Parts: sequence; C-alpha cells; structure tokens
Amino acid sequence: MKRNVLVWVEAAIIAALSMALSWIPDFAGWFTPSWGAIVLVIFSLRRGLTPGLAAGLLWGLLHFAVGKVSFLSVEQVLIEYVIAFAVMGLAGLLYSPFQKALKAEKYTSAITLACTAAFVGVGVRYFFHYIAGVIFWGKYAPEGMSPWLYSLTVNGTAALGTFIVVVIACVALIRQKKIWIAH
Ligand code: 218
Repeated sequence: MKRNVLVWVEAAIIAALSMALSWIPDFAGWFTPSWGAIVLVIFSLRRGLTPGLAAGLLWGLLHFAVGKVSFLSVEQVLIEYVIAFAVMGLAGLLYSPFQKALKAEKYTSAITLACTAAFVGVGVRYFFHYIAGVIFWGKYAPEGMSPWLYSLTVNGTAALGTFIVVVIACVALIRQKKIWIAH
C-alpha cells in the first residue's frame, strides 16, 4: 500500500477502535475515563500531528454515526464532539523527540515524552469539555454549587482518570517497538 494511504487507513482503524472502547461499561457517568484516548495518544506518537488530529476528528464524528451524542445545543456539540476530540491529536506535537528517543532505546526519555503527549492531548481535550460544562451543563449542578466548580469536579476527575490510564498503557507498552514505530 502507498505510505500515505496506509497512514489514513491506520487513522480510520484507530478512530473505530477508540469508538469501540467507549462501550466498556460506563461505571461513573461523566467521571468515567475515556479508554479510547489510550489508542489515540499512541497513534499520535506513532504517526505525528496531522494523522493524530485526523484520527481524533474522525473518532468525534463517529459518535454521530453510532448515535452516542449527548446533545444540548449545536454549539455544545461542535465544541464537545468535533473540536474536543480532534485536539487530542495535539499529542502528536511530541512525535519527533519521542521517535528519536525510542529509536535510541532511551526508554526513560520516551516515557517522559509519552506522558507529556498524554498530558497535552488529554488536557486540551478536557479543557474544552470544562468550558462546555460551565456554559451548557451548569444547569445540572447540584443545588448551591457553581457551574465552574461543578464542571471542574466532573471534567477534572475524568481528565485525571483518562491521563492515568493513558500513562499506565504507555509505560506497559513502551518496549513494544512495533506499536510505536511505523515502517
Ligand atoms: C459538567 C459536564 N457534564 C457533562 C459534560 C459532557 N461531556 C463531558 C465529557 C466528555 C464528553 C464527550 C463524550 O464522551 C461530554 C459530552 C460536560 N462537558 N460537562
């Protein structure tokens, strides 16, 4: 397969796999970690920024195809299912130093860079959910709780849980070079 085509086929498979992982039982409502972020961050470090952004965007759009969109308004849906999912690909900003570290078998540096990538991708995504939470979901806050604190509690917990599962997966898989280095 032409290299370019291969990258896009991989992006589509990654988006589908990330989507599939959202059927892992949701044990804590909006607090539940986003398992698909594991696959998306790894892919962004394997293929770089543009493929990462594209796979994230596609994952977001797949929510419409499978009917897993929580709709409050058009603006909310654009922020939470188009922008928030696409920006997870920003993890790919760390692609070059990560690839260099891994190819040199500098595993400590590679893990540090992967954690930074996870922090960027997951952090920027949940920043958008946080903003959407304040503007659109504030009305669901418990009596007497401000929308700011409500959104920070919900999205901060989900972001932290997601970051932790991505980091655990990266550490567990770091020596599996075939996952990280494309040919
Ligand atoms: C306070 C609050 N509650 C719910 C949402 C909606 N939200 C949160 C996280 C992730 C996603 C995308 C689908 O998994 C959504 C829609 C929010 N932003 N804030």
